[in-house]
Amino acid sequence: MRRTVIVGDIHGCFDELLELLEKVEIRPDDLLISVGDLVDRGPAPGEVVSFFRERPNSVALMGNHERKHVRGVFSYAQEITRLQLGDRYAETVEWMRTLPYYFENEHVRVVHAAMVPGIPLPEQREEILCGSTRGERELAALFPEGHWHDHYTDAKPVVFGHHVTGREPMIRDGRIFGLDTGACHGWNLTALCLPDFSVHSVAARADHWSIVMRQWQLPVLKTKPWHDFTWSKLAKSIEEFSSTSDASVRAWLEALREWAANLQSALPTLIAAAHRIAEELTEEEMRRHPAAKALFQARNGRLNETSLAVQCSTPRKTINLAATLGLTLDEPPR
Ligand SMILES: [Mn+2]
Repeated sequence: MRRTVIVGDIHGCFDELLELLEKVEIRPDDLLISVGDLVDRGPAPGEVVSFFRERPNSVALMGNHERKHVRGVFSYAQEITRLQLGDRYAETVEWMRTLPYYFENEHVRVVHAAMVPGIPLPEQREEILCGSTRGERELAALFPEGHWHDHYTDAKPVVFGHHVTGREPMIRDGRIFGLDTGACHGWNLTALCLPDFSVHSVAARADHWSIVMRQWQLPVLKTKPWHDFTWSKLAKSIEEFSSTSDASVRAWLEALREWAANLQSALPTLIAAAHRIAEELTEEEMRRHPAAKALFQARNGRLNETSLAVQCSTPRKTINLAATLGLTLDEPPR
């Protein structure tokens, strides 16, 4: 008999997913459903996504984490996933765009986060179904006390993830199933099998999110647009990230601080170069020169560190202006 196997929030925990599917003895014709949140926080989001895309009879719902990628809402977890997926990232996000917000057949309803009881699934708001920040707010306004599922009285069971229920799933009345058992936080990955509604879990192999968070600190830092930060933002960011206990991250930030200091202390050299060039050029040649403004200021005796700092408000502007004056300044540490 063909079964339906519904898995809670996987969050890139691929080894646990394989172990769980082995444990439930999944067969090729079984329908496999993910409640959503295939990616973010765990070590292997690419493998999890590929698995769902390649396995016939598989459905992944749109979780709030997929939706963040689709909408380009980036915090640290999404920056890490983008690096983990590398070249495949853009194409994977295009696939995420196609994910459904719910699954329903004659036996069960599945959503990522929540639904408003009494409203058919096709009429529910996507934000509420997937548990986006706005959806959570709307839901809290609808149910100021307790949970949406306290009001779910339909006979048809409803299955969801999104809120970690603890190491054990939340099962109420044989109709309400919360399956997010915190796999990415080192707890369990849980599956519900239909038609017998049996529950199966495997233990997470590690507190993945805290490991991944540490591991990707430096690679994520290196992707920040340091070139285009103003000097004050740059200093503030270095300060902020330096609170880490990771020595390699602190060393890299120290090199970045030195790079910024060297660029800023190059202003007198730029001024000297501008004076030299201004002396050699005619007024017409100066007008066509890419550093025309600095050259005219030099000729008129108005070029000093204060006036030049206005034109050199970021590392990139400083490096570019130096280049037009024939000077090569350092690129940031690799
Ligand atoms: Mn989740």
